[in-house]
Amino acid sequence: MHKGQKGFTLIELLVVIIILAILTGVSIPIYRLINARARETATETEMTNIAKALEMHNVDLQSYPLAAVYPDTLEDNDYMENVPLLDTWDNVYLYTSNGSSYSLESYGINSINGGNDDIVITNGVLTEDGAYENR
Ligand SMILES: [Ca+2]
Repeated sequence: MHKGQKGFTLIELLVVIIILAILTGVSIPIYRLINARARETATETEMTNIAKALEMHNVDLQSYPLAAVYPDTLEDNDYMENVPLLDTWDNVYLYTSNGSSYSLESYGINSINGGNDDIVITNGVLTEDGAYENR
């Protein structure tokens, strides 16, 4: 360094590094929250679309498809072109039905049954809406 030319002192560099570390520490959790909310919203939207197809089936045939023929019967009868099988966490949607009622479920963010993050539609009604308020 030439005389009279100013550079950064070690303290200044440390301050910059600390500020960057703090910003990273704040932004990563915010990113994760936004990402989790977006996935949950996408899953709820997908499930709502499946529920609409199930309701159309019910209106036409006076029954919901049994689990053994779901989702093929929705696709084969043009109630829904491609029934999504996996939620946005790549877990299988759980569909149960006795013909007169049904339940469609995603285990949500934690990918296991239970917790406040499960998303459940029962007979067309969103009965469990996940970890976040998305509506
Ligand atoms: Ca769960």
